[in-house]
Amino acid sequence: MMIKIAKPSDLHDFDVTPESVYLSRRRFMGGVAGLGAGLALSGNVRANADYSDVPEGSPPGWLKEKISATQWKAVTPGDPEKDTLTPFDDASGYNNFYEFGSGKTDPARRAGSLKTEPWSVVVDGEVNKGGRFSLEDIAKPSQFEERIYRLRCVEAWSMVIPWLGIPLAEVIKRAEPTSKANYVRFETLVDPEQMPGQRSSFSLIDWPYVEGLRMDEAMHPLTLLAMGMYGRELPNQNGAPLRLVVPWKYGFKSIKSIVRISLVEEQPVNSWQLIAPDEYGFYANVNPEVDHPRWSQATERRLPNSLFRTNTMDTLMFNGYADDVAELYAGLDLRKHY
Ligand SMILES: Nc1nc2c(c(=O)[nH]1)N[C@H]1C(S)=C(S)[C@@H](COP(=O)(O)O)O[C@H]1N2
Ligand SMILES: [Mo]
Repeated sequence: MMIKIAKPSDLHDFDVTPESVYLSRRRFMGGVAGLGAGLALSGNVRANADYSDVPEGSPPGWLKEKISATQWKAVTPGDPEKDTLTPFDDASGYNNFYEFGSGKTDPARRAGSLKTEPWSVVVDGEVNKGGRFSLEDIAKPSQFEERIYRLRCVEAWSMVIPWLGIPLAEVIKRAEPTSKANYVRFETLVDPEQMPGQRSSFSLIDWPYVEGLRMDEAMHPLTLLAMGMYGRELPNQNGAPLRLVVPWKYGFKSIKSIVRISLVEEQPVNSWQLIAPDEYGFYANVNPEVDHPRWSQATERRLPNSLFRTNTMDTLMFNGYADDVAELYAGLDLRKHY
């Protein structure tokens, strides 16, 4: 395991602003070179983020408190020139969230109708301590962390997003999985009243949107349950109030607006796999060497882009997180298990 999270005593004080993230990361990397190159979470940077040009949200009081108690930033080193933060307007304006339509701007236009408070999540299946939990109860025992991750959609565009949330592993451990818990299955809310995409008879998806992870993937320290981004709560179009973020997998694994987390014995069938099993698999690990049947996965368009600045870059194995996750797939044929 290459991940080391610095102890508070190892932390350095930095003011991190969206504009200066890569500069401070560069300074930070200089300062921790001794830890070795290639650590995805090379350490935490003191949170003093200035997201002053990000529109203010209106989180419930408990969430506001959790967000302001986010003490440490876990910065994912990337290429300092390329992996700058995607502007908030792009990350919250260009989305995939079929519950609100299949167009990229549909979610931002229509997700206002989603009521995210109160919100509860059922934790069930192969666990000793299941039940229905309020979002606050899920969040409360854990420290909020900021994670700056690349997000690579299977459609070959990508962004760099600063998420706020808690490791999924902590929620799973608290549920006390039984020895039969081999996989985790997630479900998004079904409510056609609030989600116009679920009223459409043209929709490909058999609701609810379902995703799944193998247990070791779910327990991996990079796997995050996000409740915020850019220093604020999640905008509805990004999967409020609770979404998964699995940075080494194609974006469709990162299921939004979760209402159910089930520990299960058998490998779940995820929504996109059900729709087009030849195109979308269960693993969906980012892999530049295994093309989608209809397009190459060797490169990606980093957003925002334009006709004049296509901003194309090479896609990295496991989206750049290979040092941390490749060992999970030792011996697995990644062409077969795409
Ligand atoms: N419930 C649900 N979750 C979802 C989707 C969706 O349509 N419904 N789209 C997925 C896809 S394809 C991607 S690329 C990411 C996009 O996340 P973003 O809009 O926050 O960038 O969400 C994923 N999670
Ligand atoms: Mo996607």
